[in-house]
Amino acid sequence: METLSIYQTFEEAKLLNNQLLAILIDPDKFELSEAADFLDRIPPETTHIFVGGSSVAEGKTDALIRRIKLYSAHPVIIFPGDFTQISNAADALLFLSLLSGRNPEYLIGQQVKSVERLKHTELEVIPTSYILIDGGNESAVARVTETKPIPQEEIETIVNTAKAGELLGAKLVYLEAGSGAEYPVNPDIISEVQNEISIPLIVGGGIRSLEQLKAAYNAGADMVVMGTAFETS
Ligand code: 1GP
Repeated sequence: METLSIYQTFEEAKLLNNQLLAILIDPDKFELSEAADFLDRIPPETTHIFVGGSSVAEGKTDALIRRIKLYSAHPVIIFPGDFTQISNAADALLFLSLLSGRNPEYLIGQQVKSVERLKHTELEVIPTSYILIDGGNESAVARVTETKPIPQEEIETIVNTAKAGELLGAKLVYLEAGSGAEYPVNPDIISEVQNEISIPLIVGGGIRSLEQLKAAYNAGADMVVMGTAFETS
Protein backbone atom coordinates (compact mmCIF):
# COMPACT_ATOMS: atom_id res chain seq x y z
CA MET A 1 0.00 0.00 0.00
CA GLU A 2 1.26 3.44 -0.87
CA THR A 3 2.18 5.53 2.19
CA LEU A 4 0.17 8.67 2.67
CA SER A 5 1.92 12.03 2.76
CA ILE A 6 1.56 13.95 6.02
CA TYR A 7 -1.00 16.21 4.38
CA GLN A 8 -2.97 13.24 3.12
CA THR A 9 -3.27 12.05 6.73
CA PHE A 10 -4.91 15.39 7.56
CA GLU A 11 -7.28 15.09 4.62
CA GLU A 12 -8.12 11.54 5.56
CA ALA A 13 -8.79 12.53 9.17
CA LYS A 14 -11.13 15.28 8.01
CA LEU A 15 -12.95 12.95 5.65
CA LEU A 16 -13.34 10.12 8.14
CA ASN A 17 -13.92 12.40 11.11
CA ASN A 18 -10.85 11.06 12.91
CA GLN A 19 -9.31 13.16 15.62
CA LEU A 20 -5.65 14.03 15.35
CA LEU A 21 -3.64 15.01 18.41
CA ALA A 22 -0.30 16.77 18.19
CA ILE A 23 1.98 17.23 21.17
CA LEU A 24 4.03 20.41 20.86
CA ILE A 25 7.59 20.51 22.15
CA ASP A 26 9.36 23.86 22.40
CA PRO A 27 13.11 23.22 21.99
CA ASP A 28 13.78 26.24 24.18
CA LYS A 29 12.01 24.72 27.18
CA PHE A 30 13.15 21.15 26.75
CA GLU A 31 16.15 19.15 27.94
CA LEU A 32 17.38 16.72 25.29
CA SER A 33 18.19 14.20 28.01
CA GLU A 34 14.49 14.04 28.94
CA ALA A 35 13.29 13.09 25.46
CA ALA A 36 12.98 9.34 26.02
CA ASP A 37 10.99 9.73 29.27
CA PHE A 38 8.84 12.46 27.83
CA LEU A 39 7.91 10.49 24.74
CA ASP A 40 7.07 7.55 26.95
CA ARG A 41 4.55 9.67 28.85
CA ILE A 42 2.63 11.27 25.98
CA PRO A 43 -0.93 9.98 25.50
CA PRO A 44 -1.47 6.92 23.29
CA GLU A 45 -3.89 9.03 21.21
CA THR A 46 -0.97 11.17 20.00
CA THR A 47 -0.71 11.15 16.21
CA HIS A 48 1.97 13.78 15.54
CA ILE A 49 4.78 15.61 17.30
CA PHE A 50 5.11 19.32 16.64
CA VAL A 51 8.42 21.02 17.30
CA GLY A 52 8.83 24.77 17.45
CA GLY A 53 8.86 27.89 19.55
CA SER A 54 8.72 31.64 19.32
CA SER A 55 12.41 32.18 20.01
CA VAL A 56 14.70 29.20 19.69
CA ALA A 57 18.50 29.33 19.37
CA GLU A 58 19.82 28.12 16.01
CA GLY A 59 20.54 24.38 15.91
CA LYS A 60 18.37 23.49 18.92
CA THR A 61 15.36 22.47 16.82
CA ASP A 62 17.45 20.18 14.63
CA ALA A 63 19.08 18.51 17.67
CA LEU A 64 15.71 17.97 19.34
CA ILE A 65 14.11 16.45 16.25
CA ARG A 66 17.02 14.05 15.81
CA ARG A 67 16.64 13.00 19.44
CA ILE A 68 12.86 12.52 19.09
CA LYS A 69 13.42 10.35 16.04
CA LEU A 70 15.51 7.96 18.15
CA TYR A 71 12.57 7.23 20.42
CA SER A 72 9.37 7.84 18.48
CA ALA A 73 7.84 6.72 15.22
CA HIS A 74 5.36 9.61 15.15
CA PRO A 75 5.74 12.02 12.25
CA VAL A 76 7.52 15.19 13.34
CA ILE A 77 6.23 18.48 12.00
CA ILE A 78 8.09 21.75 12.40
CA PHE A 79 5.89 24.54 13.72
CA PRO A 80 8.42 27.32 13.34
CA GLY A 81 8.67 30.66 15.08
CA ASP A 82 11.08 31.74 12.37
CA PHE A 83 12.95 30.40 9.35
CA THR A 84 16.05 29.36 11.31
CA GLN A 85 14.06 26.49 12.83
CA ILE A 86 13.82 24.64 9.52
CA SER A 87 15.49 21.23 9.77
CA ASN A 88 15.74 18.40 7.30
CA ALA A 89 15.43 15.91 10.17
CA ALA A 90 11.67 16.49 10.37
CA ASP A 91 8.99 15.03 8.11
CA ALA A 92 7.07 18.18 7.32
CA LEU A 93 6.95 21.92 7.85
CA LEU A 94 3.92 24.06 8.54
CA PHE A 95 4.63 26.94 6.16
CA LEU A 96 2.87 29.53 8.26
CA SER A 97 1.57 32.92 7.26
CA LEU A 98 0.25 34.94 10.19
CA LEU A 99 -2.95 36.20 8.58
CA SER A 100 -4.43 37.68 11.76
CA GLY A 101 -1.65 40.26 11.88
CA ARG A 102 -0.48 43.02 9.60
CA ASN A 103 3.23 42.60 10.01
CA PRO A 104 4.71 41.90 6.55
CA GLU A 105 7.66 40.09 8.12
CA TYR A 106 5.33 37.28 9.27
CA LEU A 107 2.99 37.45 6.30
CA ILE A 108 5.73 36.95 3.69
CA GLY A 109 9.17 38.07 4.95
CA GLN A 110 10.09 34.91 6.87
CA GLN A 111 8.73 32.77 4.05
CA VAL A 112 11.07 34.39 1.51
CA LYS A 113 14.00 33.97 3.93
CA SER A 114 13.23 30.25 4.29
CA VAL A 115 13.49 29.38 0.60
CA GLU A 116 17.28 28.91 0.46
CA ARG A 117 17.12 26.51 3.40
CA LEU A 118 14.17 24.62 1.97
CA LYS A 119 16.13 23.95 -1.22
CA HIS A 120 18.44 21.76 0.88
CA THR A 121 15.70 19.72 2.51
CA GLU A 122 13.20 17.09 1.51
CA LEU A 123 10.57 18.42 3.87
CA GLU A 124 6.93 18.22 2.94
CA VAL A 125 5.86 21.86 2.99
CA ILE A 126 2.27 22.51 4.03
CA PRO A 127 0.97 26.06 3.47
CA THR A 128 -0.92 27.05 6.60
CA SER A 129 -3.05 30.07 7.48
CA TYR A 130 -2.08 30.92 11.03
CA ILE A 131 -4.67 32.93 12.92
CA LEU A 132 -3.93 34.31 16.36
CA ILE A 133 -6.99 34.75 18.56
CA ASP A 134 -7.08 36.44 21.95
CA GLY A 135 -6.55 33.87 24.71
CA GLY A 136 -6.81 36.25 27.65
CA ASN A 137 -3.10 36.97 28.13
CA GLU A 138 -0.28 38.29 25.96
CA SER A 139 1.03 35.38 23.92
CA ALA A 140 4.62 34.88 22.83
CA VAL A 141 3.36 34.96 19.22
CA ALA A 142 1.86 38.43 19.72
CA ARG A 143 5.00 39.66 21.45
CA VAL A 144 7.51 38.31 18.95
CA THR A 145 5.53 39.18 15.82
CA GLU A 146 4.37 42.55 17.21
CA THR A 147 0.83 41.81 16.07
CA LYS A 148 -2.50 41.85 17.84
CA PRO A 149 -4.69 38.77 18.20
CA ILE A 150 -8.24 38.92 16.87
CA PRO A 151 -10.73 39.27 19.79
CA GLN A 152 -12.89 36.16 20.28
CA GLU A 153 -16.05 38.26 19.81
CA GLU A 154 -15.04 39.12 16.24
CA ILE A 155 -16.21 35.79 14.85
CA GLU A 156 -16.95 37.15 11.39
CA THR A 157 -13.42 38.55 11.06
CA ILE A 158 -11.96 35.23 12.19
CA VAL A 159 -14.13 33.22 9.76
CA ASN A 160 -13.38 35.57 6.88
CA THR A 161 -9.66 35.49 7.64
CA ALA A 162 -9.70 31.68 7.55
CA LYS A 163 -11.64 31.71 4.28
CA ALA A 164 -9.28 34.27 2.73
CA GLY A 165 -6.40 31.97 3.63
CA GLU A 166 -8.06 29.07 1.88
CA LEU A 167 -8.75 31.19 -1.18
CA LEU A 168 -5.07 32.19 -1.22
CA GLY A 169 -4.18 28.51 -1.43
CA ALA A 170 -3.55 27.46 2.18
CA LYS A 171 -3.98 23.73 2.83
CA LEU A 172 -4.58 24.07 6.58
CA VAL A 173 -6.07 26.62 8.93
CA TYR A 174 -4.56 26.90 12.43
CA LEU A 175 -6.63 28.73 15.05
CA GLU A 176 -4.18 29.69 17.81
CA ALA A 177 -5.02 31.14 21.23
CA GLY A 178 -1.30 31.22 22.08
CA SER A 179 0.76 28.82 24.13
CA GLY A 180 -0.29 29.00 27.77
CA ALA A 181 -3.47 30.93 26.92
CA GLU A 182 -5.83 31.57 29.82
CA TYR A 183 -8.70 30.22 27.76
CA PRO A 184 -8.73 28.35 24.44
CA VAL A 185 -10.47 29.25 21.19
CA ASN A 186 -14.22 29.16 21.84
CA PRO A 187 -15.97 26.11 20.32
CA ASP A 188 -18.47 28.44 18.57
CA ILE A 189 -15.57 29.97 16.63
CA ILE A 190 -14.23 26.53 15.75
CA SER A 191 -17.60 25.38 14.36
CA GLU A 192 -18.22 28.56 12.38
CA VAL A 193 -14.77 28.35 10.80
CA GLN A 194 -15.22 24.63 10.10
CA ASN A 195 -18.55 25.36 8.35
CA GLU A 196 -16.93 27.88 6.05
CA ILE A 197 -13.73 26.13 4.99
CA SER A 198 -13.13 22.87 3.15
CA ILE A 199 -9.54 22.30 4.31
CA PRO A 200 -8.48 20.64 7.60
CA LEU A 201 -8.60 22.71 10.77
CA ILE A 202 -6.00 22.75 13.58
CA VAL A 203 -6.79 24.30 16.96
CA GLY A 204 -4.35 25.01 19.79
CA GLY A 205 -3.47 27.19 22.73
CA GLY A 206 -4.71 26.90 26.32
CA ILE A 207 -6.18 23.40 25.99
CA ARG A 208 -5.36 21.57 29.23
CA SER A 209 -8.36 19.45 30.18
CA LEU A 210 -10.11 16.52 28.58
CA GLU A 211 -13.32 18.60 28.47
CA GLN A 212 -11.59 21.36 26.49
CA LEU A 213 -10.06 18.77 24.18
CA LYS A 214 -13.41 17.11 23.53
CA ALA A 215 -15.13 20.48 23.07
CA ALA A 216 -12.61 21.42 20.38
CA TYR A 217 -13.12 18.10 18.53
CA ASN A 218 -16.90 18.24 18.86
CA ALA A 219 -16.90 21.75 17.41
CA GLY A 220 -15.00 20.52 14.37
CA ALA A 221 -11.25 20.64 15.02
CA ASP A 222 -9.54 17.97 12.92
CA MET A 223 -6.38 18.30 14.99
CA VAL A 224 -5.77 19.68 18.47
CA VAL A 225 -2.30 20.80 19.55
CA MET A 226 -1.31 20.60 23.21
CA GLY A 227 1.98 21.83 24.62
CA THR A 228 1.90 23.43 28.06
CA ALA A 229 -0.28 20.69 29.59
CA PHE A 230 2.56 18.22 29.07
CA GLU A 231 5.35 20.56 30.07
CA THR A 232 4.08 20.71 33.64
CA SER A 233 2.72 17.24 34.35
C1 1GP B 1 0.79 26.82 20.95
O1 1GP B 1 -1.18 25.87 20.12
C2 1GP B 1 -0.01 25.60 20.80
O2 1GP B 1 1.31 27.24 19.77
C3 1GP B 1 -0.18 24.89 22.11
O3 1GP B 1 -0.58 25.74 23.15
O4 1GP B 1 1.00 25.30 25.02
O5 1GP B 1 -1.25 26.28 25.49
O6 1GP B 1 -1.01 23.90 24.80
P1 1GP B 1 -0.46 25.26 24.69
